[in-house]
Amino acid sequence: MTVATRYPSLVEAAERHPKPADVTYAYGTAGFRMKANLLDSVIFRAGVLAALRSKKLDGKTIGVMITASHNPAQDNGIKLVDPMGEMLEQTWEAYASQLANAPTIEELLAVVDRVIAANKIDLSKPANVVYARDTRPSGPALVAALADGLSAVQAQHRDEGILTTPQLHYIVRCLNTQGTPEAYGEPSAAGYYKKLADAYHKLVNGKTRLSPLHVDCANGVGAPKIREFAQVVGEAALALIVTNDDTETEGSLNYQCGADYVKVNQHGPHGVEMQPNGRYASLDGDADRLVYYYMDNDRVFHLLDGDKIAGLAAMFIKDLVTAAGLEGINVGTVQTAYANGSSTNYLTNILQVPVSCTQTGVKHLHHEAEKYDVGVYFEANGHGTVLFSPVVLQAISDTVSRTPAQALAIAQLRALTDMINQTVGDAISDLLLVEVILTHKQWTLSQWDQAYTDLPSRLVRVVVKDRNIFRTINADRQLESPAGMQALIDGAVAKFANGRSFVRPSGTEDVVRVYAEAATRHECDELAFRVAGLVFDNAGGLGDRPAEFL
Ligand code: G16
Repeated sequence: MTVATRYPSLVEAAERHPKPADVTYAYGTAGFRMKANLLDSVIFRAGVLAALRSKKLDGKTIGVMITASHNPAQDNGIKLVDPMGEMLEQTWEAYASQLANAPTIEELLAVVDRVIAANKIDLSKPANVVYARDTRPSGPALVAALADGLSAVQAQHRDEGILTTPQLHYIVRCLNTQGTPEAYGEPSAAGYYKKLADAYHKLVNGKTRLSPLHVDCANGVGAPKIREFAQVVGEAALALIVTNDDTETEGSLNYQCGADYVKVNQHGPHGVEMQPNGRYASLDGDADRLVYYYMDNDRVFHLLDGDKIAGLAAMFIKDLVTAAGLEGINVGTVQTAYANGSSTNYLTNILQVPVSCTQTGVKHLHHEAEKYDVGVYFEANGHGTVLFSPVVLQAISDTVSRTPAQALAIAQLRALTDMINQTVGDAISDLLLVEVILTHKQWTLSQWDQAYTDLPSRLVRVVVKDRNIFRTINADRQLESPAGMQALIDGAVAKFANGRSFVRPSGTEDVVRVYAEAATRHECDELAFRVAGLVFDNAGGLGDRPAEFL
């Protein structure tokens, strides 16, 4: 039976969401992401795919998040969430792209039939899908297109309204584990707040509270959600000052604020008057990234990015595992090529934890982190989490403590496993993790920053005619194509002490990204712009040549 025979209304529904000609879609680093006005057909079709994925998995609930995270307000995007709250399995990403690119309804139906045949999907199985969106103005119309796709194939679906991306991931896992030994929690935002707040209270109980934390919410969904959380956790436990919380003004989302802006520009967000030694953090537009920062007495800005968070978390958890007497449990870390060389050195040589390097994209880091008993994974941009394997969870519940100190360490580890989102990087949950550690240590941000000194680094975006000609190997550290480009980069890097640079196509924006680090700020900037210039000159650069120094 073909999909069109089984669901006669699918054809008519698909006709309401025609694919624009001359647009090629790709399920990239974090799903489909582009100008919102090009996404209607993609989102409708993603709804059909989500239903098929659910049927394939015996009716398990699949999540769909409509967001473009750190991208500007006019963009939007969509990503699918698998039953345990993890990112969509990679083979299905290819189906998503094929479905999105089918030029006609006939070809769309043919692709759907091929997916059904290749996966032996039984269409009589139920399909369950939940979805949410961030605060973008294009969200409601795209949600309607999604619902249309889901209804066309008779999936059961539920709109969870406006949520952060990690909240949706959490809810998906809760729904699929309810009533099982792996039950993850109450499948609602309220359940999420309670789970995190209870664990946080256990972890900071009896400790001296830190000074208030200013949280820049990128004028996105993090603002209302962290406020809701603040109500639940209570000001006595955690004092937050929420800034950049304007989700109404058009174009304000991620504009000159948010985690990506702060990381890339290495200065504080607009809308925040930084004071020496105040405590500051930024979320991104869908609250899955987090960075901290402060200004010293000389008013010099200091960033504590995902690498610093990874170092802090690995140090704390490693000590806790030792104090809990959990012998044989290995704590490992996962980074990408963007990790600052000093952070890798700190993890390897000072903390003495294993470090793996994967391609950019949390989905890659997540899978690598699952190979450790405790896997700490963070991208330098502040996106990451800590995974506790079933082996550790078992050890935590089985270990009989011999001393009060050991009992306390075990209780604290258990609370950490509840507080740290196990599905995906989560800015609110990560913020709590950092606050717990700093509270335990009674550290200022400057004391945390002492762990190591970053090598100066720089990110440059280059607009090119076709970024798809760029293909990377060796976990994004080298280019395989365009031919000859890597040799040019190597030639540029060789001229700088401690120099390192790589080039990769973005999976979320239509640009090529250039990363460079070197011994001094000047050398680093010079290297970054030299490499950006090479890309621009030799691979179809468009617009102005990147030229800060040259
Ligand atoms: C997404 C991914 C991240 C990735 C980032 C940038 O983040 O989830 O893992 O680091 O895109 O990707 P790219 O350099 O390919 O544009 P987010 O927060 O935008 O969803």
